[in-house]
Amino acid sequence: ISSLTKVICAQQCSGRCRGRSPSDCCHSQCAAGCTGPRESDCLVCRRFRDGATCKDTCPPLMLYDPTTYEMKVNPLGKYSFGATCVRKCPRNYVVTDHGSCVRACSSDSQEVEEDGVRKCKKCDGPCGKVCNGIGIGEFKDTLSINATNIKHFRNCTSISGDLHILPVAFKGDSFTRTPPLDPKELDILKTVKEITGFLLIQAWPANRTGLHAFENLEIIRGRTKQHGQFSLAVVGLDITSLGLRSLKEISDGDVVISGNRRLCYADTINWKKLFGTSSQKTKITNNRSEKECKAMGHVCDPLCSSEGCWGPKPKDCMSCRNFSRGKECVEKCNVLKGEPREFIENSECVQCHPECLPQAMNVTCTGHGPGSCVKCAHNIDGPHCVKTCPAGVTGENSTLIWKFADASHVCHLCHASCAYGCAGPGSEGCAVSGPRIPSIATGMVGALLLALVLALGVGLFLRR
Ligand SMILES: *[C@@H]1O[C@H](CO)[C@@H](O)[C@H](O)[C@H]1NC(C)=O
Ligand SMILES: *[C@@H]1O[C@H](CO)[C@@H](O)[C@H](O)[C@H]1NC(C)=O
Ligand SMILES: *[C@@H]1O[C@H](CO)[C@@H](O)[C@H](O)[C@H]1NC(C)=O
Ligand SMILES: CC(=O)N[C@H]1CO[C@H](CO)[C@@H](O)[C@@H]1O
Repeated sequence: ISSLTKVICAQQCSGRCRGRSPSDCCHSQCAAGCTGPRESDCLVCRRFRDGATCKDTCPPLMLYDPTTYEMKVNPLGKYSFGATCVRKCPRNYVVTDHGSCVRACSSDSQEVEEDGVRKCKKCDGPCGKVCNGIGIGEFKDTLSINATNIKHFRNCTSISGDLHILPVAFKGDSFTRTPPLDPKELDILKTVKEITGFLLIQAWPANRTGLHAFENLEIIRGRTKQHGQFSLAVVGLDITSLGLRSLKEISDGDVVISGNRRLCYADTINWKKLFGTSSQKTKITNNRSEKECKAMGHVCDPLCSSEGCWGPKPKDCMSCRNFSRGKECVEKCNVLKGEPREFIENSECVQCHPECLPQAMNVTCTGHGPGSCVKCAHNIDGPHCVKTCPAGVTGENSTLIWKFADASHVCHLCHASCAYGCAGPGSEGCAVSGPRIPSIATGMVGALLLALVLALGVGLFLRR
């Protein structure tokens, strides 16, 4: 019966108590009542429950390691599952960036397995979406990508099956009540990275010089083939270059590129390098002659290696003669000048960490990460360049680690007695409390003093 009556708490308990006396206050982590004074005595937690104990946050998944000066995995870390801290997310739940268990990832991330844990990871570009190809499922009796069906290919990254683009698409078809396809709509296909079957193109907008809609296509698997033979067929188009600059593999099936009377570059490609089997063949006929192409300047950029190119630009090369930056071939990397500064790894230009200070007469970094800088842009924490020294990061045994930067911008541990960080060495360097509070407090004291002086002054004046 007593638990049903509302207990009136003593004032200092902030409405959380187990009796009327000031000694009956619950711990501040309790949401309401309790059986004792500790954070493990709450009936309900204000924030999170970790075993029997109420806590502000679950034990962090990462800890600052003072010997390596880096964050490392906390063996005692826990995920939040609703208001509970758990060692592992329940079955069918995944872990977010923030370490909470959720049913499904947000739309800009997708599920991946990492170290035996199902995690949500931000997608690099559009998230993976598998779509049926022409002739399968909803496209069963369809001949070609067309004005009616192209919207179903939005955001698709992988096509399970084949893609056909036939003249009927651009002409339209009164029999199936299909209007002509607006060439701009082809841009929808730019998200496609993989085709498990074949790619057949027999029509393309007359004013496009390349197969721009497939510039991100990386792999054609050729598990199904046109006429049982071809996995890539480009026939009878007005294009001058194929433009398939991301294509890295044609796993199976032959290639036919024929009757494209303006097409150059196709002969330069080292097709064997793309093929997955030794029996694959190419049939490249009746395109523009090599002599004509050369005469018109339709040749690979000089930055390309001898493996050929998909078109005229440095980003159309199969591989680079010198160095590459992202998808483009370049003359050289920004090692000693240029922004951002870079280092070279396997003939690739790789950016130095943003915490490295660009050097004028020397390299800026020797490798990846903030530990490979020649000089730091801001502060130095052990071997690493950091924007700010660690301030209140959790270390071993849930201790908070605070550091200050000395005159030469090197981070040092604050004195053990500093609860809110420090501005310098020793206990005399400690910050008094949270960062903004001191200035407000001194401000208020100042205002009070001023008011007192004024009041005294007015008093004296009135007495006269
Ligand atoms: C166009 O696409 C629709 C929907 O997939 C299909 O019903 C129709 O037959 C197609 N027309 C042609 C000519 O492929
Ligand atoms: C495609 O992706 C965008 C951005 O993620 C999203 O807003 C849109 O709804 C998606 N469209 C379809 C048809 O999936
Ligand atoms: C191709 O022609 C269409 C229609 O005439 C036009 O809207 C489009 O901008 C042109 N595209 C290019 C790349 O020239
Ligand atoms: C660039 C290219 O592919 N050119 C070829 C097109 O087809 C003709 C005729 O077979 C060949 O001579 C070209 O080499």
